[in-house]
Amino acid sequence: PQVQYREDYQAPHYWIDTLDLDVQLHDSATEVVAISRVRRNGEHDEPLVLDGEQLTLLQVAINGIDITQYQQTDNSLILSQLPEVFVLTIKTRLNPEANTALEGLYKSGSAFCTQCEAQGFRRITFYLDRPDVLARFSTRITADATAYPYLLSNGNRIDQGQLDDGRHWVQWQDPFPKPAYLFALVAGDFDVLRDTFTTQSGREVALEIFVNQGNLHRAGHAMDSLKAAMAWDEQRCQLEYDLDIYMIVAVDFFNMGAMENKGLNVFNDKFVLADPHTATDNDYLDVERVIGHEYFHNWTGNRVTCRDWFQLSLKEGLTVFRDQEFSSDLGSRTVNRIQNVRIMRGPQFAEDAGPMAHSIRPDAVIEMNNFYTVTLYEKGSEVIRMLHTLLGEPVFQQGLALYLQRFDGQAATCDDFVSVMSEASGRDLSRFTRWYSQAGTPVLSVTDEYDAVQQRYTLTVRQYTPPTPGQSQKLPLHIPLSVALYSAQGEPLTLTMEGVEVGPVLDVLEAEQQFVFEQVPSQPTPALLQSFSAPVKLDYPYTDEQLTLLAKHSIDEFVRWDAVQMLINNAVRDNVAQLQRQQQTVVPRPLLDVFRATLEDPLLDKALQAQMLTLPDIGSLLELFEQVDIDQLGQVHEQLHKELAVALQPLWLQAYQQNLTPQYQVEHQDIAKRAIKNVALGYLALAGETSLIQQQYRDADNMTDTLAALKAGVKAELSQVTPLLADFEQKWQQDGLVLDNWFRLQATAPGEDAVVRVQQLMTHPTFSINNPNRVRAVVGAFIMGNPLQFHRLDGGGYDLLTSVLTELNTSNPQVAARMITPLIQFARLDDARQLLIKARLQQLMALPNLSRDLFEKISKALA
Ligand code: BAL
Ligand code: ZN
Repeated sequence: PQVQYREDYQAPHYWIDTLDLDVQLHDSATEVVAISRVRRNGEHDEPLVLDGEQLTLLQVAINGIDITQYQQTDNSLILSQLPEVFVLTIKTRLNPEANTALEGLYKSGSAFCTQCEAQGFRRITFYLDRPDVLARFSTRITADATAYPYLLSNGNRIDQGQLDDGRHWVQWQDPFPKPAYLFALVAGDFDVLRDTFTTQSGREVALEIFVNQGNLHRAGHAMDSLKAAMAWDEQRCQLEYDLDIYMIVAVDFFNMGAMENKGLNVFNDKFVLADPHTATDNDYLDVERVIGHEYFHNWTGNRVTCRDWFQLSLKEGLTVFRDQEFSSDLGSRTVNRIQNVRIMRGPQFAEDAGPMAHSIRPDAVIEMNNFYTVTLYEKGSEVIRMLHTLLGEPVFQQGLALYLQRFDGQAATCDDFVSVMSEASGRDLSRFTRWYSQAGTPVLSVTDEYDAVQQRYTLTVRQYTPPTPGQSQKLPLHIPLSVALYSAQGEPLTLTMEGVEVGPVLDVLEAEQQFVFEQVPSQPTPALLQSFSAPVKLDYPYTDEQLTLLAKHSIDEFVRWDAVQMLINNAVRDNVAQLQRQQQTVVPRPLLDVFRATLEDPLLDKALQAQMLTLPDIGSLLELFEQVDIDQLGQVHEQLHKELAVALQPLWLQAYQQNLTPQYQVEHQDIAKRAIKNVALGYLALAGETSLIQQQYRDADNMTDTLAALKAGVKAELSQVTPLLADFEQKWQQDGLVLDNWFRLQATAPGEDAVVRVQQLMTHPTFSINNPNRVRAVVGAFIMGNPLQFHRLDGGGYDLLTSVLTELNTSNPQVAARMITPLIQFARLDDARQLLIKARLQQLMALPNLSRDLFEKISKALA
């Protein structure tokens, strides 16, 4: 497979100004006529090379005259000796029913739908399938009227009609020029939830949410979320919606979470459907977040798009930042921040430490679908957040407005964005741009010194980014380091430098830099990297006393949570070392005291309390070590849980009883109460409390509590949970999305039989290897959420994944490449496991027809 390089970018040889599509939908033989107005870009006699995959070419005409002098390869159609301006007609045939890769046009259940990002449009017709070619699209869809009463595409519906043969048609026109990846088409029979939104300038927008029949009652939260997102973008960013209609379609076969096609978002139904009986509190928040994310793309992504796919973070990092701010403005800012940071310290740091480490603007790509990563998305958002921290909200918003105004209707680059931000703020961001080109997690090592005579406190900050594949040399970055200082009594101190009071954010620019604070009356405790002000690992030799002080007294809630995390990390490191010396796991006294104080603090927000009392998962803990025996890590993790459960049992019970919610409401206070109550239930189960589990399962009026009861029982390996699981399966076997929870519970349950259990789940009547949600719920949950069983030393977990990947390699390479993640991120594992894994990777590498997607990841892992 060919590698594409960012530095090879060239503007297209031709532009396409308009594209008129005529799609005749049939299950196995859909025909597409594509008529485009093409214009040569400059003076040259280069051919027009159109992308196309898995298409049967039926006809090519130029200015209405059929031609036969063209060249066709596996993935292109090449036309030469062309006029400067011409009308190109191309007729193709494709097979949606056989499309299990779910890219391009495919059948999802009984509906037709499309997924074109990144390069799926080339499976619909031959086209310049690249984001810098923006055309005005019109789409006429014809299909059987009974089976497909709704025929949808981008823009406005301008005409429709009935045909004699039982088919009907609808004509759509999208007034905004767009790249092909934003094209969408949906045909099916749906229930529709309708509403309207009046924009701040007084325009009425029709809102329509299409769901599978019988699910209308589960679409209300998505509609509320959409209206909230539209209002938020007006209030916070002064951005108004631009078409007369906004449609969302929920489908059950979908590779991603959702897709921001202009005016017609297609969603994985997981991120649309929610009611109290079927969705958890987290599901509700996820729906809000993803609906917001896709809506916000209308400006950051659609009105201003990316010049090439290497710039993907330009739209994704920025839009994740926007959805994070949306969720934080509507809910708890601290809890949102904690959840974002958990993703950074878990999957993102792991990606940085593995063979696929890449900067947020990669330089070389084999398969673009492999770069829809936590690095481009979440770290991309962290980079935008650092800009926001450096510039402040008002200037950041001015910069954003200027960027959208200047590049409206165009395809831009990450450099364009940063340079507009620099222009708007008057700040030199040249060193900051290194965040876009440098991969890996920087380590910030901080030491301090207090001079009691001078009352001076000096922080010495060193930055170092470890080498990553293909990038051995790293340069110093511009790192905003947010700092507070606390007195021994836990009082925050004023920060004074060079005689003036300063704000909390230090600009770290050099490999080594000193910051001197004056008028510091006594040795302070520093709160470093407040709110995770940069995506780095912090290395400061905190004592348990300092962490206890921050956990109890910091005025910043995030710092309190982070201090507890660091206490836990210290406990894990120490206990793993002890275990290697055959010593028992013990909860250090300071950690136990902080847990107790947290449980007894009546003023603490319950949602924050729940987060403070939740241990990091094994994946994040792996990042604390260069290499570790995962069994030992797992044993320490489990023992710490159990010790904390038993030592604080009366307090867990109290937390449980004090936070019961009488009637289910999706409202912050209640969500917070359920969060702490269910954390307490998890510990109580580990302490052997079985009756509460049964009682909660029996009495629950909502899915949050039902699942929390099951999860607590499963994790504690209580036999009493077995009949409850059977009851759940019986009750929800008709509902794939809900049953996914049951799949996940079983796949993540401890116990030596896990591999066999997962194999059995894959034979369940509702499981289908062709449905990504089912595959993620069974196989994904096992490989990501059951690390101890997945990494079994007998290799059973690896064998299971290898056989699933072998199948997915041909049926759905995109999902295969996502699933391989834990098999290529082996750097932290012991040598024995690394050997086992590499043998499986070799086996996969030898597959005939190995997809580009898997090839890119496996070849890097074995390099
Ligand atoms: N653009 C792919 C889906 C998303 O990030 O919104
Ligand atoms: Zn996105």
